[in-house]
Amino acid sequence: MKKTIYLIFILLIAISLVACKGSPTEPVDPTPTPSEPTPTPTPVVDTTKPLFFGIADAVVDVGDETWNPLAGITAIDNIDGTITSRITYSGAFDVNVAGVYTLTYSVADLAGNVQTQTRQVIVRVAPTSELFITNGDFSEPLTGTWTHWAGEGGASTALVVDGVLQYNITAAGGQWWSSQFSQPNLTVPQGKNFIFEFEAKADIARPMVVKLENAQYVGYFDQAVQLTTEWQTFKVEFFVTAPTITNGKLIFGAGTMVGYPPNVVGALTTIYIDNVKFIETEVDLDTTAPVITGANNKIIGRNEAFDPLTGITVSDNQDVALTIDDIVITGAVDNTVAGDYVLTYTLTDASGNTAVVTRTITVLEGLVPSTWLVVNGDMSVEQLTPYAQPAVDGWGWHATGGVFNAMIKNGVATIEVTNLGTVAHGVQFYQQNRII
Ligand SMILES: [Ca+2]
Ligand SMILES: [Ca+2]
Ligand SMILES: [Ca+2]
Repeated sequence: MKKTIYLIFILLIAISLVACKGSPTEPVDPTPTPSEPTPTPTPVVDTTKPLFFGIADAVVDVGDETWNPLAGITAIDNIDGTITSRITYSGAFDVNVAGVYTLTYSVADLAGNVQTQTRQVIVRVAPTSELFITNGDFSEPLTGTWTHWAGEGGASTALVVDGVLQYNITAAGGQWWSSQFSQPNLTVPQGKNFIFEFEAKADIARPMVVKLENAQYVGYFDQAVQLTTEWQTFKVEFFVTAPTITNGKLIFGAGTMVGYPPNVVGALTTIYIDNVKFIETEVDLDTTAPVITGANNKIIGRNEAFDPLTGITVSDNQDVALTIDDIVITGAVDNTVAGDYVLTYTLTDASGNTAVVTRTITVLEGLVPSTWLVVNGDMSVEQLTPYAQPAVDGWGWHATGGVFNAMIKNGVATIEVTNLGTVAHGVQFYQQNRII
């Protein structure tokens, strides 16, 4: 019986070998070499964490459900490549409740190396106008919105205590901005009216500068306020005539007050500031006429070209759309015929306020006298007292530290100096506003 089974087994093997050889799709296996096993590759050990990109502090309007905490954030790994889809984040966050939230982002590569990074998300009450202050009530930390700088001899610290800014001035410095607490990147929209409002006091009464400026340091308002030891509410109303900017800067300056009344070094003390805001208001009724500048009397030679709009500019307290092309000019100049020509410039703003300016253009037959003219250069006109500045119709004289007597008499100017003073302009004898 055993022998029979053995034979059947041999037979089965033989059949299967024949079947294998007969199959055209099965290649013949190469003879394995048991003594030389195929070496398994050494696995690369990945110990490098992935990197995050695009995680930065953010400001979100309260209720803005469209804000996505993952938007703009990517992760790349040295081995796995882009693994953005594996990013997760954690941390309490409610877009419907104003506050400061910290989100922690995490991403792991396939080797288990984990990268984490956090960011602050400020959920703020949505602004009611384009010009707004973020964290004006100091209910949140200063990071991200307010900035503080001291230099040029000034020294100060700024911190929030119980929802109030404490601005401690320890050295005045040489300028009002030597200590400055500010909020940059404000949008200041053209053609709108605002009230800037804040509350402040100081441990020792002192002045402080408040200024909203553009990138060229030109102020929309720029003034000193007098702080006392009691809380006061300060208000500054202003209308924006300049073109809209998005890099406006609100500054509280607490260096010296040089250049601002009362022109003093303010006390080294702690200033308290709270509830800083811009409130957009209705534009006041405009009852002020526009201003036309440059429409002066002028002398030209016969056949000399003349453009009545050359050198003319216009401005208005509210109508920011006015241009020189809105001027209506009546009268005309015939530059081929000598004579006096009167031109009338009329400009009306959007509220119906009208400016009218007249000028006389004189066309001369001969050469136009030079405008670079010294009046009474031959001293033929007697002058015993100086013309006041600007001395345009005659000679002026003026002492800055020097001591002298001057007079123009009998065709000669006599300047009798008894003390030169200490500067080059200590003794001055001059004419101003010459056109060169
Ligand atoms: Ca890695
Ligand atoms: Ca507050
Ligand atoms: Ca006006």
